[in-house]
Amino acid sequence: MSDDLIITVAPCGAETTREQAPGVPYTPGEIAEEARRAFDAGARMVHVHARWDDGTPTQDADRYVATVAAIRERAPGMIVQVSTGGAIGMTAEERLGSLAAEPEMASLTCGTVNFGRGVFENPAPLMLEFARAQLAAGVRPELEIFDAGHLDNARWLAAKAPLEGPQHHDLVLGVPGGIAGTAQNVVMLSDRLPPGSTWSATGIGHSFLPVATAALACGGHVRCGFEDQVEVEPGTPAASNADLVARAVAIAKLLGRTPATPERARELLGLT
Ligand code: KMH
Ligand code: ZN
Repeated sequence: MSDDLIITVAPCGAETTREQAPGVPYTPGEIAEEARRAFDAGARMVHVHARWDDGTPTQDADRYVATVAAIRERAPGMIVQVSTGGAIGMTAEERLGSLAAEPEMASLTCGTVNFGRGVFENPAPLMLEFARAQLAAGVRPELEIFDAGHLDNARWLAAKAPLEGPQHHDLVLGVPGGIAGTAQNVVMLSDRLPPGSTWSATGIGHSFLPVATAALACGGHVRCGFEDQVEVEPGTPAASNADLVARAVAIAKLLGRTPATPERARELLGLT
């Protein structure tokens, strides 16, 4: 297992509001500034959702181009990964708007899942369309796994698309409607990944601690940020994404893991 750690910061997501986290960024400049702070704290990849100035989530191509350009200016070492998940209810065409920003990576969710009170729809034809769009654009997918069956869907997708070589996965645990955020589930899911895969884990809300600790101990990477958590500990809100990244770095240090250099992070993910 490599000691090198890739922390992904997810600075705003599509759902988190300023009522929940006053520091959640909306504009390209705000998102870029949060990315810079997170990079300085140890994050090496940013999972980008674009927002309009009033906080409304959008997959608008121009807004993504502006947001990614601002991130590249202020945090040039960051691996930029755009969301193709967007927000619940968006069409497939809308969701693919983010690829206009020419990112290095993009998320690709491997199946439909209940998502709070809604349903995050990712049927097989949409998965295939997204994989082919990413392949055509030269963008490396991050396969998002919200439930155990998504691993089987990911294997089907990799063969069918076809996606060459080992893939990178993000195990997302603790979404209400998806797999629960426990250490046992991290071990079970990561054990089932195809050999040679790279992976990170995301623990939603208070499941961050068991999920991140298990992932770090098992050789995985970690995602955090206002998309996923708003408190650094129960009752203590995070002021910035950098607070959440600093918590991940502190736990990692105890387990002998340290943030990779930007070059090494790209090498680990097969981006070079
Ligand atoms: N906002 C969620 C419905 C992704 O970015 O790829 C989907 C999501 C996944 O956040
Ligand atoms: Zn997302």
